[in-house]
Amino acid sequence: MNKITTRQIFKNACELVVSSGKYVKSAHIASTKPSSDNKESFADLVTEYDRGTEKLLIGQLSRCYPAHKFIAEEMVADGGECNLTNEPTWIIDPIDGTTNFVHGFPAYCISVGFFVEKDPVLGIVYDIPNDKIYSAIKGEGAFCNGRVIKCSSTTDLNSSLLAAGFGPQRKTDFLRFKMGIMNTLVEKCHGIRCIGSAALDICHVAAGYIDANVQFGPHIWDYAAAHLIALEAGAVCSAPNGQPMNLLSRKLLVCSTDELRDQIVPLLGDFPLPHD
Ligand code: 2AM
Ligand code: CA
Ligand code: CA
Ligand code: CA
Repeated sequence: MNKITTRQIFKNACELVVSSGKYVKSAHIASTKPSSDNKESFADLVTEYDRGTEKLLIGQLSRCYPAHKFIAEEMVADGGECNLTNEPTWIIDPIDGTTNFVHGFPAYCISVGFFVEKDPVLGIVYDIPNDKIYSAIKGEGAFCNGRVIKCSSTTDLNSSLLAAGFGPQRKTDFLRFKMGIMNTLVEKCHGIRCIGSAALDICHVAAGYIDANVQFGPHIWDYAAAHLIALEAGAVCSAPNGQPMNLLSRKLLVCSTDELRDQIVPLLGDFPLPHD
């Protein structure tokens, strides 16, 4: 795919994401909180805005690019395929941080990644309440609202601020495992932030606010866009055991430096998959 085409696709996708963000924002104009349904557990929420945003994005993108494929959270929840092929594919999380969105906690975003031959080509993460658009085109650096961002140069775990994503699963053994890792990590760093949006956690590493992020069982739509933004900002994305990341493995560690990764990996131990 040549550069001009990629840039045009990027511009078009940014416009679509911002206009979909206006629809999401409209939910909080009324003083009542958006109502939600449960998915896999009482803590796994979905709203009409998740479904509506996904419909808007897929509808408009497929009109522009009829041959392109889609992987999107609510589509997969309704039985759609989660199969990344060599075809040009959009990977969409219509609202990442739905629990925050429902409660009005200002940390939720729209995440849109575009892949060709299984490689990330562009990533857009729109932090809606803070009006920040994190973005990257492969090979062209990472940006927030058009300004270049770079991850931190922190090499010492003792001087780092971490973020962790818990997910909505409430099964005791997996929760216990996650808490054990959190306990080990917090003893060795300045703090761990859990803001409830995997895509924003990773963008915060890209922007240098956070030095490393561990995700427990994220899906491909949680990090498809953000991991490219982090890579373009100079971060290191790997599996929690330090091996190369696999996009469909639901395991991810994002660190600002190799040194930080080398200190965190031995603390993570065996990393089981969640049961959902
Ligand atoms: P969502 O808001 O799109 O559902 C909350 O801790 C973070 O975990 C959010 O980014 C949330 O995405 C994501 N998440 C949702 N389901 C998950 C799961 N089963 N495992 C791990 N993370 C999940
Ligand atoms: Ca969800
Ligand atoms: Ca998500
Ligand atoms: Ca979502």
